[in-house]
Amino acid sequence: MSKVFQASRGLIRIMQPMYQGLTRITSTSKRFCNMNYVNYQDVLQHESVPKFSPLSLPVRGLKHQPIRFKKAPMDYPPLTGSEHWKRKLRTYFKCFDVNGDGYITKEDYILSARRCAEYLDLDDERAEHVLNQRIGQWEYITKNASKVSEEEYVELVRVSCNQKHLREKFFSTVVSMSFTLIDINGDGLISSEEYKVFFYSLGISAEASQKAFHLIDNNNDGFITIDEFGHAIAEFFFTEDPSNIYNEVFGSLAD
Ligand SMILES: [Ca+2]
Ligand SMILES: [Ca+2]
Ligand SMILES: [Ca+2]
Repeated sequence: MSKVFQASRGLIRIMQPMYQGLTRITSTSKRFCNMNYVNYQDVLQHESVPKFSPLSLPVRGLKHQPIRFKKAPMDYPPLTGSEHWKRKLRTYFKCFDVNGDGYITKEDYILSARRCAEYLDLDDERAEHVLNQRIGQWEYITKNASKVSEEEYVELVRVSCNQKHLREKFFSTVVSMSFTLIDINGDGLISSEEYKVFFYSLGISAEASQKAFHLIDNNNDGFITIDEFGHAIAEFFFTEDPSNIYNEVFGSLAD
């Protein structure tokens, strides 16, 4: 097995927990949270990939980083599912409904892959590689489910976010793996350009990307660390305060 292929297998696993709930419409939330979705030993591999410019090829060594949360997920009060919180979740859903048809489907993954390749100006071989990653990711996540609606998604996340397992383990794993996906060059930090690529692949503006980046870059040193990222995402998912500063880490709030 080539190193690149090995790395891609790990990369495919990065985002899948973020979408675990998206397509398991018929699953119970308990099943959602208890799913054995991570094989860390696969992810912990360090691959020695060829030297490319930092943003030329979004495939590199994958490293799990533990998160030191400012406030542990377990310490947030249970979510009530307020209108403000639902608005945040609708915003999050719209990020990943890339074609805007009201459902998250395989097409959204294909489109995001194309956009990623476009932004990074990948050649055909690399673009196909990214596309295969996203399709593989979709197939692995969905287990042949077809789509999930916004309403289904919001409710599933609300129920899941109040479960002990998610707060104790699942959430930090999701955050860490998502961080690794965005950190394209694998240096353990997310640059503003890397965050822009992430947003661009989802069809979100560079302006929104920069705004979100500066929100998350808490110490304003120009890079997002795993701890800064973890805190921002925890605040986004586990708080219901309309004035929370992390409300727009996935772009401007949806209507
Ligand atoms: Ca869609
Ligand atoms: Ca980086
Ligand atoms: Ca920082």
